[in-house]
Amino acid sequence: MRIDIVTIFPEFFGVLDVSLLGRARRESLLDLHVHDLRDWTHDRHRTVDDTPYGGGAGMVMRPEPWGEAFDALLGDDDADAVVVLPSPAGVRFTQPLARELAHERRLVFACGRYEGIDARVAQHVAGRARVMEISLGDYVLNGGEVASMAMIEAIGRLVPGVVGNPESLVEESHEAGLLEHPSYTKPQVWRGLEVPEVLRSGNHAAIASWRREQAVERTRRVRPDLLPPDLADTV
Ligand code: 6GU
Repeated sequence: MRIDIVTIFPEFFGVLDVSLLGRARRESLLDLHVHDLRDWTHDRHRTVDDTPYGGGAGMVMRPEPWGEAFDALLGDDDADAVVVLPSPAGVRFTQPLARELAHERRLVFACGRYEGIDARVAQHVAGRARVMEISLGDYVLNGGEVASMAMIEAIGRLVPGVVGNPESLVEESHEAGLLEHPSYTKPQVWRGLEVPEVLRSGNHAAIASWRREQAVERTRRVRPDLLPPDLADTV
């Protein structure tokens, strides 16, 4: 998968060189390119923002550098590329959406700052690629950089080969519509706290059923909104 990121803070994305995604990058499973939006400005101050038409607080990103960035990054054969505009006003980013995006050939993340990007940019790019405004959740970040990073990590780890053992992707939180059960490792007793007996029983059916109960109980307690309807009123 190819991923392009356009930002005024390319240095934010240094973390993409470490850990799992760093390895995926070195192994060419992910072809990641970070671009400085200011490279597409032409004035001495490398200006990317201006005051909003209609008034109001804050600054809006001017369309010209973004237009040139997309001219440079999107060719005639990129109509299938997905341009992601991280925004608190977008559709909600979820595990199913991450799974869908993990199948794409090419993603372009356009990181807005200030009060957002001039709305004509999305309109214009929509003629050349598929545009999605996506939000991480109901709170406000200062810009799209941290949000893009979160999305790239969630999507990238679902690209085949990035996570060494694909089975570890199956049982985790949100994949079954439930939060994940608690996990334990050695030692068997730590600071007086014991690993639940059933996990040491070797009884795989009992272990599976204990884990499922724990997942249902945890989901009911902290995220009742996620509980599948058939489990909503079981005790
Ligand atoms: Cl994607 N961007 C910004 N700036 N704030 C957010 C967000 C995105 N998702 C939640 N808050």
